[in-house]
Amino acid sequence: MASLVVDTGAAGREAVYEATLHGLQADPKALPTIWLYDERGSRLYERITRLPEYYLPRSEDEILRARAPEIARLTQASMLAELGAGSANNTRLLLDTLGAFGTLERFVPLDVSGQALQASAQTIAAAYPRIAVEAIVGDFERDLGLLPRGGRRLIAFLGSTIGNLYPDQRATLLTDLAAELEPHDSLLLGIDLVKDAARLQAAYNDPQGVTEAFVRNALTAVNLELDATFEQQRFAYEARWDPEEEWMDIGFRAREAHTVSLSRLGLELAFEEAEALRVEISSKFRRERFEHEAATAGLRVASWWTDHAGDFAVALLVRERIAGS
Ligand code: AVI
Repeated sequence: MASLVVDTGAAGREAVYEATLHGLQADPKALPTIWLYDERGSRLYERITRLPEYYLPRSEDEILRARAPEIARLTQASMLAELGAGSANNTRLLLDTLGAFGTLERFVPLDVSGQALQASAQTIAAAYPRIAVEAIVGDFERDLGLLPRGGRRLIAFLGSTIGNLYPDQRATLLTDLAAELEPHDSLLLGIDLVKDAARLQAAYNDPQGVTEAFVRNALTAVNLELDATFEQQRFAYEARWDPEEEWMDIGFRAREAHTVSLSRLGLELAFEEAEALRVEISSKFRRERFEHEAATAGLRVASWWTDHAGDFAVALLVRERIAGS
């Protein structure tokens, strides 16, 4: 049986509105990424993961298939917690291997999307009757403290979702995770790597237009919940590689100067012609820089595995031992 441990959904909405107001008044204007993941957005993201151009899930899958036994041996995890679990596709590999290894007792998926989470938690509970499934509807940037304690915990944050955080948010999350980890716990991160710009651009500009529909859905979601007047035809979709920041910059450009109102936020928002509206970034990483970031946050990369093409990495991290403690 799957149980829903905590639902922080309602409390979190105020913070989302606050962040939306803040983001839309910033330069460049930006919507918080969370608007992408309503029920329809989560379904569209599922479709993205099956697109031929979107290599990320397959690369991660290749690594996890090859390395799951090693991960089980190294971590001996009794609890697997997955942040941003969504439909928990790649998690099954870990559940199978950790389950077969014999140490795993609990699976704790944490995700903002209550519906997607409930459905996947129930499917997993039915498929793994010996593992207790305790779902948490929450935001990994705010709710890490809700993860149950005790045993040897493996916290997984897969799919390179870490790349969707801005550098300051990423530093905060890594620091929070370092603080959350007990000495026997570990953190498993899926990390997309810097590569040829053309392949990156292709991954976020698929010819079927699924990624565009996914990003446009954020405007629809904002219109519905915030009584806003974003008109799709007045915005052109744009996903481009920024070589300086080393991230995909994903969102829109206003096709003409116009004003959008967001009644629920009391905001009138003027767009100039060609002005950008960012919906997400997707950072790509290099090993050395990532290890440095992790170390600054108090984490040590204990293992680093890539797929055979070198497109993607899975890293196992532990809390950096502080001398004398
Ligand atoms: C969830 N996340 C890792 C995806 C990415 O690649 O940054 C979200 C996405 N946006 C457009 N396509 C996929």
